[in-house]
Amino acid sequence: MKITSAKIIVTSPGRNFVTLKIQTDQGVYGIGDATLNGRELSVVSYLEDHVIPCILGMDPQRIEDIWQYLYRGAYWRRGPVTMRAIAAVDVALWDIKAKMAGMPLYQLLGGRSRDRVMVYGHANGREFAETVDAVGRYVDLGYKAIRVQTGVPGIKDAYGVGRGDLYYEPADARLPSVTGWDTRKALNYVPKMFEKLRETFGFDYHLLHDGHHRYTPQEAANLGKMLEPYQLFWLEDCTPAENQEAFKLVRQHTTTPLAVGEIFNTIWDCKDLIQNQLIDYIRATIVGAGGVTHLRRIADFASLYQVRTGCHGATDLSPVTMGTALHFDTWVPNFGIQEYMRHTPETDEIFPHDYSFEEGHLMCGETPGHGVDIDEKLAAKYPYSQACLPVARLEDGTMWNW
Ligand code: GCO
Ligand code: MG
Repeated sequence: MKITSAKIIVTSPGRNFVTLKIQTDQGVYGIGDATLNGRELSVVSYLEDHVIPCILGMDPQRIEDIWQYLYRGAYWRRGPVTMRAIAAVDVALWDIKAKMAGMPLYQLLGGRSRDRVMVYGHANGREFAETVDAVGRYVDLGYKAIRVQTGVPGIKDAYGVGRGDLYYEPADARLPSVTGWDTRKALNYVPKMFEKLRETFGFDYHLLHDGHHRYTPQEAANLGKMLEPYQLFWLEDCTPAENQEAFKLVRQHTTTPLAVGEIFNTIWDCKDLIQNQLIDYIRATIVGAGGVTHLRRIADFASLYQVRTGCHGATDLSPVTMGTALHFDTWVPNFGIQEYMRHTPETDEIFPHDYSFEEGHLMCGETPGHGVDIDEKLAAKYPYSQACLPVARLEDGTMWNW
């Protein structure tokens, strides 16, 4: 069996997606996601110039060997661009293998470990009242787990506050827009928000919060401690993960569960945090961390330390990643939760899929493969439109982490 062509499809139904379609000499094709928010064309170029010429003519059944060829075979390893390109190939090849086997992907991985996959949605508002209303809407939709971000008085465009319901997307400008940050104000406001939410909705729902890399280790420890009475499911990215030693300080001071990893690309980024038991959930995802082949290794390693999965699932990950992640989540023994930001109806139309939502859970379908396709004609109607993620500055103009 041979790979006969590999085509890149870029489409922008409100936001950009990069999709790889691999065709074989047996008429079976597979689809992979290669989207990197705000840097889409860098991955396109890596695929076009370096990856596709190498894989043409290879046997698509040799998923592991092709993964090793693209990872080990490249002297310049790792990083978000390279690993997304590898993920796109890997996911397309798993799609092909599962289609050839006539099985939904989770069966190939080892079969079902659960009936359905708990997901969390994103509720946000400009201040308390709006945020409480937003959480109420998710409760009404049946969600059991809700991530809550709130605007903070005095902070310009605080992270996570959307412009409409359900479809939060921060990448919006040709050049990065400038948002604000003030740790003092956030530390005063965020715990009060969770107090209000527990008063209003009780403790039957899982609540999550994303620090989005904003706090120093000491501030993150303080936030974790202040949030303890509200029993969060997790506090995510409480401090930047470049210096992983920093998590020791956070861990020593709080029992609030910690989640990290949406920007991690390989097991090497995850290893120390997991091995030193500094986190509870690993957020590495299919598209970000080298596809099914590599994410499986991360999850298995995490299982040794009772660290559970919590795959990134923002809307910059296309339905192809969401569909594949749901097969992964259905199989992975140490599953924790899956992030689920809904795609717009235009996006859902371009990527027909067989996963479905019910009572706060997603279910993958039974179609052979990962169950997500692309309507190329429709995709062509939405040409690429450059959009960047914002940057953040403190009140005095100092650059901060967005
Ligand atoms: C999350 C993330 C996203 C990112 C986005 C960047 O937890 O879902 O932090 O909201 O900001 O994926 O492209
Ligand atoms: Mg996040």
